[in-house]
Amino acid sequence: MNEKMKSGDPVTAQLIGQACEESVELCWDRLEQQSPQCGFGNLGVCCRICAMGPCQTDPYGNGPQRGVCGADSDTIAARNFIRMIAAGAAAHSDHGRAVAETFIEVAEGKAPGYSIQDEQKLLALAMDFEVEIGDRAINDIALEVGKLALAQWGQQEGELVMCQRAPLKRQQLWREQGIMPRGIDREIVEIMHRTHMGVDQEYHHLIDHGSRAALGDGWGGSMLATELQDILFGTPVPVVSKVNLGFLEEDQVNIILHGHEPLLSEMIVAVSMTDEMKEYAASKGATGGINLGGMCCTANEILMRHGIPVAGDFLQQEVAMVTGLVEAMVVDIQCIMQSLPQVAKHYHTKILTTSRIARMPDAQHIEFHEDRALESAKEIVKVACDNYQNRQKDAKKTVFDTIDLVAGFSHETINYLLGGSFRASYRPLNDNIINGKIRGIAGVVGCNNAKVPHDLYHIEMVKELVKNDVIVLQTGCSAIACAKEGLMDPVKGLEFAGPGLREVCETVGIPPVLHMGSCVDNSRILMAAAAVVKEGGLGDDISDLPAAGAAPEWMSEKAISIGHYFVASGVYTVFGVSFPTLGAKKLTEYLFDGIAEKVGGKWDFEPDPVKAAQLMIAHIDEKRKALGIDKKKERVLMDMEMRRAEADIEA
Ligand code: SF4
Ligand code: MSK
Repeated sequence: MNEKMKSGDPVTAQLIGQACEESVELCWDRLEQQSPQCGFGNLGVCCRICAMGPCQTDPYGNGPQRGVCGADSDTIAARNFIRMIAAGAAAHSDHGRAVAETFIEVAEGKAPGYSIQDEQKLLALAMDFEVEIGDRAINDIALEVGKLALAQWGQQEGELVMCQRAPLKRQQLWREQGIMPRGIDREIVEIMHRTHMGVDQEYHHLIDHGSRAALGDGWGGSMLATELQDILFGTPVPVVSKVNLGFLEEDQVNIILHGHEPLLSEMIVAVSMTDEMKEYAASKGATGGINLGGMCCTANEILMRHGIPVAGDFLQQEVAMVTGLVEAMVVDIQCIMQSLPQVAKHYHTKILTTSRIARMPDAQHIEFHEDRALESAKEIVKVACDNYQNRQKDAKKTVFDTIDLVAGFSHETINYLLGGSFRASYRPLNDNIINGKIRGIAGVVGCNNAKVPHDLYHIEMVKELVKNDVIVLQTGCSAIACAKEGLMDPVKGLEFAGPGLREVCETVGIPPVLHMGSCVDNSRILMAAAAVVKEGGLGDDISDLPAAGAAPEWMSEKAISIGHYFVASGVYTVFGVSFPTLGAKKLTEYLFDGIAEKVGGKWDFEPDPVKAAQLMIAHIDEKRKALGIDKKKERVLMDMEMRRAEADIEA
């Protein structure tokens, strides 16, 4: 594979070439070493759940069809699939739990450095939890909300509170199907129990529970993470920034913040702006001060709320160091490659792990504690400043550009931008979908995957969608990929849009592709979908909407949990790269078709991003037809005779 096949981003492609010249091993080299990869694992039919295995079933019917215990392909693949949901839901939800715990500490005054930033949003959440507002102090309300929110993780019975935000018909469907989540942790644990050797052996039944746990992620752990983060750090509003490794500066201490939780990165943003830290950097020779850039979803968090530049997405974490300009890469949880310290050995970058739960061989660990957040952040920034002196003098062999973008499209912001401050509403969006200027809505999200050309599939899919008048909502690394192509630039982005979408975007002043945040912020897309339903005129459930979801370069278990909560919320969802049940025929048919009878949404798999976009558009058109909005109303010029005839009929 040459560099251009490895990455569609010219900056990354160039750095891959440079790494090769410098004999630095990257993920693409390791993919080659791993090839050919196990076909059974790839198709989901390898089981290593008990010590009588590993067992593999033959998808082509020539070899064994059952494992030693008698489990068939569909059971094996369904168990593997919902275990992926369990891991993904656990990752999002544990992130949310950490935010909820910090939220309580803030309300109790035990976390100096943090404060409640969005009181309105706190009051809205208080109403969801039926917390009395009256004339109580904000911190009192926050404490009660925080405790009730945290209790959602351990709740054993009943329904998750945030599920009430779904359309009523959807809630009723979840109850009827027995998939309304009871508690966030409970459903995840039950997956692990049901998939233990010799428990649940029926693939529909296994998938039902996968739906319950995934919904507990999307409408539970992830949604609470987003809500509480917005209350603590501010609800995003449109913000201008730039993206890609050109953000690195020669005369500044460059720090990349990589991972997911904003608890630490918020503090590093605050600390790096202080005179004390700027002077400290200058004392080490960095006359320009401190330059922060985000990577993966931490990037999205600090971009959305502070306009901090985005260094890059998942597959840029190794190549960022090849620039020779990164003093420190600060990591917390999720999507962090263990190879970082190995790449760093070739340059001067320090890899700093910070999470209580995540360490890495050969990295320096500076544990972050919320109760002394500012001190932890200062310590980390100082390590980076101290390292500036170790930068090779000939670093920055290449000057890279950055691309401008506008981000910050929270659900509330879209509501405001569309409807104005006095009458915030989704009405203009619904009206423009009904009149056909906007054909439909797509959520394009998820990771990069070294098996497909980095960024390219996101970009090709999103271009095909906007060209066909589909407005695109984005999160995660997919958003970063498309921002690098200029799709989030309100001027350049419009060049890619079809005429109807372009007209609406020009009127409202938004790009055709809206950045809605990080992986947990996929819950913002759920909220937007629920708001469109509630606005009226497009059916009475999410499954009625002319909408579709996709993750063309997915790689993580979190993506499967996200995909499945979209499906269980009624959305047609297409994944690229590979699909982890393809070796199990009946299960795959069920996920790609039969499940729609139960939940309205269904999965699909199409590795070609343009074809996948066309499948999404075909689905959107089907929904438009079902809603009776598929035909443009002909404008008939009426003469006097016709008017009189019409008046007679009305009379
Ligand atoms: Fe094999 Fe069954 Fe054990 Fe899985 S649970 S490893 S299929 S014997
Ligand atoms: S960071 S889960 S690579 S989107 Fe959320 Fe990117 Fe996927 Fe991680």
